[in-house]
Amino acid sequence: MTHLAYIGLGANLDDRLGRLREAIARVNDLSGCSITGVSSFYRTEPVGVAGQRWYVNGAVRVATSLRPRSLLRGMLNIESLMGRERRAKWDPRVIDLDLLLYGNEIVDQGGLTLPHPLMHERRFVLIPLVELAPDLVHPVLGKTIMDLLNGTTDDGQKVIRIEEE
Ligand code: PH2
Ligand code: MG
Ligand code: MG
Repeated sequence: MTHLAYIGLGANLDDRLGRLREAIARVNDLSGCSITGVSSFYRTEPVGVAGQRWYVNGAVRVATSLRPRSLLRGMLNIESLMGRERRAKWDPRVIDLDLLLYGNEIVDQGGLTLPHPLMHERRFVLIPLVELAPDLVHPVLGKTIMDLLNGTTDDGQKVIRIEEE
């Protein structure tokens, strides 16, 4: 069975755009996974942490035969292969891969929460995601991604699209 999952990507150390591109290639190389959509990339104001460098964020859609936990394991493995060191929560990072949605599944167990518990309030997640799935309905909140985005303000959450040549 193939499922559609959405992954949010972020980086605020090093060559941020290069790291996002590398991570996307690595997700596509996971067995049983193929990337079927890639958003634009955005420079984003750090949310929830003061004094950090701005992030680059984006999102991808993945068609996958992996169950959510196996997909998550693959994502965490990519983070560590790419040199992610976990010290404190919300430290600056070379790459962060967050499983946002996996079909309509609702999970809250053993380190996995689906949908991602903060996605609906984060413009750095919703703005890339709305490019891929504006009409997708959040399985807990019952609102589309577009509705969720329209419920946020850019106060402290500036998001600027990166123009690529
Ligand atoms: N990730 C966080 C905390 N704050 N802010 C932005 N702009 N982008 C992120 O990816 C981000 C953040 C924790 O994962
Ligand atoms: Mg994150
Ligand atoms: Mg994370």
